[in-house]
Amino acid sequence: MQGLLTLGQFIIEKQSDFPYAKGELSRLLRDIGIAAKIVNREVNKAGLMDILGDVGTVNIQGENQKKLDVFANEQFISALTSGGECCIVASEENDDFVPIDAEVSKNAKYIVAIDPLDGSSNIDVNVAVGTIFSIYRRKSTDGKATLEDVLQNGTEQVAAGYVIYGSSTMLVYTTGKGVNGFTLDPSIGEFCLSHPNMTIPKDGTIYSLNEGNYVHFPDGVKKYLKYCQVEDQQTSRPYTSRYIGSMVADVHRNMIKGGIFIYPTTSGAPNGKLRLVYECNPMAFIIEQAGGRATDGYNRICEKEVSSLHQRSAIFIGSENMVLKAEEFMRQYSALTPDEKAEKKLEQMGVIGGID
Ligand code: P6P
Repeated sequence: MQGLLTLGQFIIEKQSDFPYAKGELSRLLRDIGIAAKIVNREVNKAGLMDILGDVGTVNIQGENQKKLDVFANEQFISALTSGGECCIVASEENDDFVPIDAEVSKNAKYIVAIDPLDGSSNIDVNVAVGTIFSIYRRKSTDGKATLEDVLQNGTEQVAAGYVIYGSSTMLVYTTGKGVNGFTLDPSIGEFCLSHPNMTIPKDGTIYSLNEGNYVHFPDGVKKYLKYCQVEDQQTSRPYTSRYIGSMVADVHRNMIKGGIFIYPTTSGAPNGKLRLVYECNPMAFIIEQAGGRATDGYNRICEKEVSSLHQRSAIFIGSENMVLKAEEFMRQYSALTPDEKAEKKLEQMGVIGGID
């Protein structure tokens, strides 16, 4: 049986894979791993102490902040501050980006965009939640890093990952050389390599979207949904519907079993609900690295113009052939007119304000 390989040992072994070696990525992922272990401890005993429920504040998304949301955010920012490699944290829980001005970080070169606790609506009902993170190298070379260092396209990511706090706690990440998964062994407090070289099946039979929004879906999504539900033995349809309501849990299940996760535009969320910078781009990078596909129904997520910190996007992500099939229906039934394409482009460039 292969010996135990901890996250730390693995990163050091793979250090040559990361162009900016010198231990920088090691320390960044170590810092994220430390915070994830602390968050995991609180998530696992959330029902036993006064950490469930709402703080009584609302974040920029207009969502009630859960006590664990705020706790998790504080833990990741604190770990990244003390680690000394991060100069800016862009978090779902903070209206603006958080500059890291600590003395130890004065030469820090990395930007970390993070959703510290995704799926928080599930916390109080004991359903899997997750953390999503994305790592960029700052583009500016002098003075303090700025918002422009954060608003980089998904293709500029140097690493991305997620933590899923489920039946076990896993950390899954990529640095652009494939995807590897580590399971937390609580007996030694270490993430250990459990899923080397993760790949997502090219086909799957699971579709994952909130069908309660059906009437508000674009016609292309409605038609694809019906395609999934039609009886056809040759293509193993009808598919199975699975929707957890935590993006990390839904995407992780599809990574293992094959499947597609869709959060399209709706009349209530004309630009989609999920955030491009710290949800869509990192998950897209990971899934592409695992051989899957991630678009907004038309264009590759990682190539979308990033014009604001909390910008939203539709997302079709998962098994390559399932996403391609859904895109066929979008082209056939929800093709963007030239004016709509131009308007979306301007919105993405921040020239005109799309409803966020
Ligand atoms: P809905 C959780 O709040 C989240 O951001 C994602 O994790 C999840 O996929 C989605 O929103 C669920 O949204 O509208 O279906 O409840």
